[in-house]
Amino acid sequence: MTRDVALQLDEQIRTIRRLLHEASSVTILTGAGVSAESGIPTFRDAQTGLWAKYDPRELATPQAFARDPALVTRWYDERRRKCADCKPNPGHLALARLQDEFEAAGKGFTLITQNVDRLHQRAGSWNPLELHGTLWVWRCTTCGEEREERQIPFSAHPPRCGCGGMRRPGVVWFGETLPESVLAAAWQAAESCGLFMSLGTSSVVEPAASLGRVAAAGGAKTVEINPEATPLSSGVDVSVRGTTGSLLPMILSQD
Ligand code: BV8
Ligand code: ZN
Repeated sequence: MTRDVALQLDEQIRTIRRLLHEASSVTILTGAGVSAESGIPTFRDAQTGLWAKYDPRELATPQAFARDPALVTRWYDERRRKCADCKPNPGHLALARLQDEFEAAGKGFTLITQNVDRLHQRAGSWNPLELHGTLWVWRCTTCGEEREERQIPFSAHPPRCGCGGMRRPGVVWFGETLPESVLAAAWQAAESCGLFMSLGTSSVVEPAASLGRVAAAGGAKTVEINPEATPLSSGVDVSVRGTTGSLLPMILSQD
């Protein structure tokens, strides 16, 4: 890292610390990049093994499930196993600490995630808004019964409900609408926050990718952390090139 980049990074970290200190409320949006350092491949990372020939955006659709439900539930079961083998990284832990600090200071804090892995909750974050659902709750496609599924792997694919119906993961697939109450709460938190932070997301998938612009339009200061530039980078106040696992602990540490 050249001296200039190091200086710029230092300056950016000081600025983000000041924005956090001054903010009366913060809204944070996370994406797959925040879980990358825990060993969970992002949507952009090439899939490996028998999944290498599939595009995740193709598999995560009602059409793929209709065509081959066993293939899709195997894929989600594989992702559950991977999540279970992983643990939260320093980025997740720093965000859980930040929530404690903001709540203790009586300041507003909202964590919105596109991730379905529940590593935020395992790190101690509570009530994150799960915009795209979770891998850990499954739903019957016939009677609608929903329940948490911790058993890995499933004994049969697709897993069956007591009513005989096929069970599907409690995630939002491409082409499906987001849970209304969760989306409304996320939108409101973006509109009304003093500081909005976009962490480890490529800012492409809608409507999540619009939240940063909603926050800026609402007068919030906006920050992005990502090793790569995204469609949001030119529109935020501070866009830092780096990983959340290394930068968040640095930004949130007192020294
Ligand atoms: C909907 C759950 C109504 C399932 C997911 C407007 C314009 C164009 C298209 C649309 C539009 N409105 C709607 C659409 C269609 C679509 C969409 O946005 N398509 C995209 C591809 C253009 N949206 C929908 O279908 C949504 N539904 O709108 O319904 C409707 C329907 C039809 C038509 C109109 C309206 C539903 C979207 C939700 C789909 N479900 N997940 C599952 O997980 O299996 S989306 C899934 O992909 C994730 O949840 C996440 O949202 C997205 C992946 O994005 P990221 O998380 O950002 O991850 P990605 O891999 O892309 O990038 C990782 C980033 O991390 C990179 O930038 C990388 O540099 C960075 N990084 C890497 N390492 C690190 C790091 N950062 C920090 N630290 C590191 N260490
Ligand atoms: Zn059922």
